[in-house]
Amino acid sequence: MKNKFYVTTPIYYVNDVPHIGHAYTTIAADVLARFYRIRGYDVFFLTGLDEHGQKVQQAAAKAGIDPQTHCDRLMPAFKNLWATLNISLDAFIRTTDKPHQAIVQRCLQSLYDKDLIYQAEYTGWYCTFDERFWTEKDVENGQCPDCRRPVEQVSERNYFFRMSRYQQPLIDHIKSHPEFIRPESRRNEVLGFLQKPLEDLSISRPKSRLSWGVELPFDRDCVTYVWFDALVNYLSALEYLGRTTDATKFWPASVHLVGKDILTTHAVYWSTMLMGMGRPLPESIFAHGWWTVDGEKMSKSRGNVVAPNAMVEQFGVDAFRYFLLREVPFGQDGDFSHSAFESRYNAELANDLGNLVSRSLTMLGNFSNNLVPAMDQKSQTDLDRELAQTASNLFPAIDKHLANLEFNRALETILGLVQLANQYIDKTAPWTLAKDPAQDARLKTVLFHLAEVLRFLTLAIYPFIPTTAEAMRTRLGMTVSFDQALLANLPVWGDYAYTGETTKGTSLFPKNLPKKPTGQAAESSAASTASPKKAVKDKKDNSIPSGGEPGLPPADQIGIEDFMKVQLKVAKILHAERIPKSDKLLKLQVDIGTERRQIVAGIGKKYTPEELPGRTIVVVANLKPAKLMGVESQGMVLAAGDKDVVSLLFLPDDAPPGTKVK
Ligand code: ME8
Repeated sequence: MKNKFYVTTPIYYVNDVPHIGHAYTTIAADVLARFYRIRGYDVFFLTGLDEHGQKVQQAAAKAGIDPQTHCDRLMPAFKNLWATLNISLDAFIRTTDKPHQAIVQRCLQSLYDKDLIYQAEYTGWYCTFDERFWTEKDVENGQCPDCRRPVEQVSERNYFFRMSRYQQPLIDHIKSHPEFIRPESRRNEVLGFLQKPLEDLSISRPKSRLSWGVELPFDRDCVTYVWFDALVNYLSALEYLGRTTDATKFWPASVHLVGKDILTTHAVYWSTMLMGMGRPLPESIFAHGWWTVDGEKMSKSRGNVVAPNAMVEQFGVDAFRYFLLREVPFGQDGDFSHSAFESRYNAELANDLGNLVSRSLTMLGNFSNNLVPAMDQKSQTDLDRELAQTASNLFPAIDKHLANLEFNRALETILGLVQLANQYIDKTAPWTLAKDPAQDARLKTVLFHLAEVLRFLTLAIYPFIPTTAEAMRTRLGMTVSFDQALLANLPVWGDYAYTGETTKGTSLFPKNLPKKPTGQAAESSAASTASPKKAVKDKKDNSIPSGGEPGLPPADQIGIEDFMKVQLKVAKILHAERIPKSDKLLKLQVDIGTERRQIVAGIGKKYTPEELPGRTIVVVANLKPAKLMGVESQGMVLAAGDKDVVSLLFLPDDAPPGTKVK
């Protein structure tokens, strides 16, 4: 058996805060990392940020700050999200880390020394607005295919990596390693791409055009192409962020997880770069599909970007993790909708799993004093044997599905056992057995089987929904820890000695939750953190009728999901001026953390433009832009008052711009 597993996610651009797509890849990687750890592998799980290049430089310029400050400001949004989502990463790399940059330069130099990088004049169609070149076939009617502005022919000095040299070796490698590019449809796409001649890759940008990058060690006037910098992270992290001094230990990577959008850069650029460097290729590159939202492409301008934090707030972290991996086969595109989320939540987490745990633990409490009884062999029936057999088949099936990155099939198999166990309860009816003292041995056997099936499920769900697994482990009174390689040997039905007491606990997945309001109260116990926040309960305790506040007609009420659509953010006012011919309107320039916005606000009778710069306020960040007296407003400020403004909502001046307000 292999004993090491190295999994990576793409390193994400810090041009904006993370969204559901970033969460998706990272959660998938986390499931693999957790699974292989408890299977006894030595695991290294790497994620991080891609901080150089045009996109980041532009985002920083838009926010009016230098790129490094911009990266430093956005970085916590990613790190905090990974903590919220229980991502068990081993290392977090940033491409602005000095050691990473030095390693990129070393790679460049070694390729240059081997004459695998050469200098040449590059002529192409350049779009000044997008600051990028297009090839002849991209350009339509002399226009940039992206922004439709005219392009011009520009020549510049450039360095090229001799990628073409590796075309045939790469084709041969893909053909002789069926696991190298997965799923198969994507492998065929790459092979199709490689049927056309592979050109050499331009790996430099003149600083006059792009300064935010790693300088070429052999030409100080150029920085390297962002992908040449970014891809090297998979190797450089092992050198300076690894747990061992042996940087070769985890290479080649077991699997690079990537979205389908960046398969070519990994399968072709990265593979040929590695060939040039004389390093082995990763064992596998898996390209997953893309999420749309309610059938539409997710984008900021459409205002439909799914914020992972809001989903966790509403449904709990485990429900979010579960949904993403259960809903869609990993290689395929999927659609995200609240209704699909609610259906899965209610049917599979609340009704199936939550219910099984709750019923079983209640019966262990009521009929066995919270102790798992020993089984009575003589009272065993075929129902018991079927349950034990299905549970024993579970782990070999999960092994196989996860080796193929079929997360949804692994979860389907787990759910199959949950459903069988619920049927087992219905058929064995322990509550009837409990009424008849002559059935005591049979009751004990049934209760034992329920404890065992919960134990197997606890181990099986751990990589996917670890907080729920931890809650189940505690409630079953199991004394093991998930830090141990609990599945190094597959569990055997009946071989665990229960010593602790069982506890029922609160509902793991409260039913019909999406229809109820949630709030911000945080839960503290490990056993309940998997559940959504419990403000629902708190409200009830304050005896507000379930229909809402007395006197508030239901039609005027909104659900939390409506409220969550409004993105409120901390903003700092940078500049304010009056709009000519208006005594009421002020034009504000504000910093909302990720960018600078212009907001027109009707606060001119209350405030002078001079007193506002430097003040920290709250804005609605996802309001459709509108024009007021011909001036575009890209948001709205929050203020008390109706017709007349009483006060802007001021916050302490050290509240960081971009912080969410809720
Ligand atoms: O491409 N559905 O970074 P990036 C699913 N920095 N996944 C999605 C998604 C969606 N709608 N949108 C994004 C980059 N993703 C480079 C990578 S690696 C050396 C450099 C996920 O911030 C998916 O994993 O644009 C995709 O590949 C990644 O985010 C791109 O993130």
